[in-house]
Amino acid sequence: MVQKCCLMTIILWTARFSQEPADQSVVRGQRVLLSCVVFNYSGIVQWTKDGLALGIGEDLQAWPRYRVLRVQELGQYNLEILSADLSDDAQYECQAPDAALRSRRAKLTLLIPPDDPVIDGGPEVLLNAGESYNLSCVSRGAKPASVIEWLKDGLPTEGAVSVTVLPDRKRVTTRSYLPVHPVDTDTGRNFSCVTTNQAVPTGKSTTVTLNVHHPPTVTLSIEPRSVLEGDRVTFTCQAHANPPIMGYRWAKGGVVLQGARESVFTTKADHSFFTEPVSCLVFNAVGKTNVSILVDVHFGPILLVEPQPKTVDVDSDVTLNCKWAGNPPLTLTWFKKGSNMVLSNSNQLYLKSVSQADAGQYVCKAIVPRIGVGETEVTLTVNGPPIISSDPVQYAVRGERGEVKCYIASTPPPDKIVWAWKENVWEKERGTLLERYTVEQSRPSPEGGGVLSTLTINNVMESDFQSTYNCTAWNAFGPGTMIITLEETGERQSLLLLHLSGTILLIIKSPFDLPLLLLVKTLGHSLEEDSGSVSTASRMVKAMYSVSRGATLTY
Ligand SMILES: *[C@@H]1O[C@H](CO)[C@@H](O)[C@H](O)[C@H]1NC(C)=O
Ligand SMILES: *[C@@H]1O[C@H](CO)[C@@H](O)[C@H](O)[C@H]1NC(C)=O
Ligand SMILES: *[C@@H]1O[C@H](CO)[C@@H](O)[C@H](O)[C@H]1NC(C)=O
Ligand SMILES: *[C@@H]1O[C@H](CO)[C@@H](O)[C@H](O)[C@H]1NC(C)=O
Ligand SMILES: CC(=O)N[C@H]1CO[C@H](CO)[C@@H](O)[C@@H]1O
Repeated sequence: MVQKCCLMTIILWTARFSQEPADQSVVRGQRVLLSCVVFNYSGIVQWTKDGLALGIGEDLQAWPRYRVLRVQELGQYNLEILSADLSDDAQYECQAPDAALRSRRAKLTLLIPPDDPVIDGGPEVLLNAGESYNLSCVSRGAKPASVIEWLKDGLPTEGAVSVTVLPDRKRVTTRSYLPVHPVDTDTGRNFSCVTTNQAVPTGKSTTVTLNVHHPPTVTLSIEPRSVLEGDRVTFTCQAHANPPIMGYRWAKGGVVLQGARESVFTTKADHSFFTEPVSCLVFNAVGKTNVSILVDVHFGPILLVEPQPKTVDVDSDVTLNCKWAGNPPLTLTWFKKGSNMVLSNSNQLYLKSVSQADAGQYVCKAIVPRIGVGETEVTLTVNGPPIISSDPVQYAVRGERGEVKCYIASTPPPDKIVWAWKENVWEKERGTLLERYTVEQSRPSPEGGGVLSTLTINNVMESDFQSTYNCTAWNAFGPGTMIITLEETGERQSLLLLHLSGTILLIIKSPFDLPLLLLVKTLGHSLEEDSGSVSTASRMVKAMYSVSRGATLTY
């Protein structure tokens, strides 16, 4: 045992590897040299590949591309492999069996460049705008697996996801997905897929160009930007599309404008263009786009909501409504006719707890700056107890015929009127008959309003001037009273009212008994319009008082 031990020691000492094969990588097709130099050895040297002996001698018959490069004096047995191939990818060992020597195991790694990468759908990838898509690039046959990078118009882009597909023995297929979110303007963009591994450090690449289909992109403009009614306006519909535009259609306020089929449409603007948009619809093979626009037409004011007359009871709240349209924006004011106090600046006029004095005409007025002014009126009627608006002092001439007038203006009209003077009480329903005195009243007009009750005194006497005249009227809301006194006037003057073919003639008996004719045209309105109405009655009374007091009437 000891001897054997010592003998082996001697052999080991005398023969040994001075060079052993090293691990190496080689690109397919290149030459490989695996070194093996055995020092102080004269026996057989052989190579094994994955444990399998390659053969003896320099030319290895079974391995046409393999050769042992032998330099006996140096003890060198290098293994040369020409045009390395995937089949060469193995572990190699150099053996000197006579000295029982085995080299280290050298790993030969074959590097194989990938095939040219392929992007699905290339060279031009057709996409639809707004539809996300994964660009897919495949790199086949690489060893080791390739790394895939993407370039967008030549610049690196992130976001790719690569997956290694099952290896076919030793070679690997890699696929990479790059999500893209195509937009209208992406047509013509280039995406490149670059694959690299150790066999091709500079990489291999392929490029695709995007063709992004999208419905028309439309810009609608107006010239000029702001107009007056009647001005010409030109609408221009600028559009681009892929595939190309197939046509245009126009509509206004939802109604298609027949015959308008170009990208430009010219028309005359009126105020409807301010509220009814003009739309341009552009279409191509993949879709249509509809864009609309309003015209800044200056106009107005136009009455949209006419205020409705209202009748309410006293003390209740009331709202009057009115709406005007105009451009530029209008200012709206409410006021009571004859007053210039602004009551509201909104479409609504709210009156809280109205009194009878609030009854009357209200004006809703709109001003459109630089364009115009509009006004509309509405009547507010307030139901309440009778209001008596006669003069509390009236005049008569002794010995003549005299009159005491009681004008009752209210809604609803009075349903009972009572006169009381001296010891007398007159009330219609009682059919009271009193000598020297008669009472007459004008019929209330159907619209409601005033009643004129006249107490006529035949042959006015001294006692008639000493009495007061209590005129009291009732309606559903209660009574209204006026105490009238009659005063004597010295002038022998009296009035007579005639109603002739719609014109009121005022015949005034002068002290010289010469009748004078007066055509009453005072008080604004033509009396003809209102003939027979309550307001006419009221005006007659006022005219009479004016004259009897010797006021401003001239003749
Ligand atoms: C793109 O690929 C990713 C990852 O594989 C996947 O989650 C996504 O659904 C794909 N998108 C489309 C549009 O195919
Ligand atoms: C994409 O590539 C083509 C062909 O090389 C080139 O003409 C085009 O300009 C490129 N497009 C962009 C957006 O870089
Ligand atoms: C555009 O759309 C509006 C609203 O849907 C429609 O009223 C109008 O008619 C359309 N325009 C055209 C030209 O079809
Ligand atoms: C006037 O007459 C009414 C009803 O007849 C009566 O209630 C009222 O007290 C009278 N007024 C005056 C001041 O006499
Ligand atoms: C074959 C050969 O070279 N043998 C030599 C080994 O080394 C011893 C001593 O170092 C020599 O004596 C042998 O001749």
